[in-house]
Amino acid sequence: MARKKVFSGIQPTGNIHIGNYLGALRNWVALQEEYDCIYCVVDLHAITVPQDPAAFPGERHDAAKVLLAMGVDPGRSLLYYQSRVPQHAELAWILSTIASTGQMNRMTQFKEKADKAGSNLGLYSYPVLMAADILLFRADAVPVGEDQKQHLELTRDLAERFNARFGEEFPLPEPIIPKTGARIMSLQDPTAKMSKSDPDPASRILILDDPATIRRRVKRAVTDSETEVRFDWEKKAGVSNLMEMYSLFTGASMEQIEAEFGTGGYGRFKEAVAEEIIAGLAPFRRAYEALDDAEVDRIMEAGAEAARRRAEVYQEAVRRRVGLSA
Ligand code: AQP
Repeated sequence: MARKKVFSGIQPTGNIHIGNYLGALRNWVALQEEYDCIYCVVDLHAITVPQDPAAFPGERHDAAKVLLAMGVDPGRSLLYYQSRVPQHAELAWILSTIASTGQMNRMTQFKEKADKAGSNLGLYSYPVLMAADILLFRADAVPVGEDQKQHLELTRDLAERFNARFGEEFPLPEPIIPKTGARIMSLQDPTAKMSKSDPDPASRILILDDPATIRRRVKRAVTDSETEVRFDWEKKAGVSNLMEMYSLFTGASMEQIEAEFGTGGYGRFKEAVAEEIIAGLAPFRRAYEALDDAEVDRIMEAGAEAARRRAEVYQEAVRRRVGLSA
């Protein structure tokens, strides 16, 4: 029986941080064991906010290199730049003709981003492009962080609407959202999610940060005026966020962390958190440094060619359903 398909994407803007890793990329790598995985560096999404055209190719290349260093395996999975596979944009256009503006107005991420970056039509219709990304290869499952839940619901809704109007074409994809780590918070404001676009670099830890930077960031992480290491998102969001990271890097439960660090003060706990993050990220840094840039380019081009071939077969079926191809 054919393996089930997984699709997911990441934006190549700014650097990939541990929120991206713990919320989604950890699953990307693990799912390769079981699924037919299709992973995409979503450069068309990234240009919905202004980018420097001279720096952008480098950022895109770097994102691909980090994914490869983390263990996305081009021998088993498809990995490519979204813009090199034009079927993504074509399907997005077709889906946009069945998406209602009322539905689009309810997307919360657009409002947040538009407040920060100014609005444009691409940013507004971004969730439709994301739906097209997922539906293009008929994905069964999508590993994402909590913030993408609403976009997944829209994707399922558009798939159902298309199927009802034109005939059964798209399976309804299921989100794969981890129980812990689905929403890693900013180190400077534990009420906001850790984000690439946060203007304060102290708010996040990047996958490629060196040990001294990681120690500094964790040491400066906002906690509270108490001293007890206790898991309580309501009252102790900063500490709970660090506990979640520690738990994900070590496998320790919250009870075990409380037993070990509960009364020892934040200083000792933060040192331990920093050391576990450093140890957890070290293999990725080493693999990143060992990768050859020309080889990364070759992998991404080969991935795009294979993705175009596969996408074209699926996309032709959509054209026929809609009446764009006889
Ligand atoms: N803080 C987070 N905790 C857990 N998961 C997260 N993700 C993002 N932030 C967190 C997940 O990472 C995957 C890739 O994200 P993306 O780059 O495609 O999208 P994003 O949500 O726009 O990421 P950022 O870092 O927050 O960037 P900006 O600042 O541009 O909005 C997704 O699966 C996402 O859920």
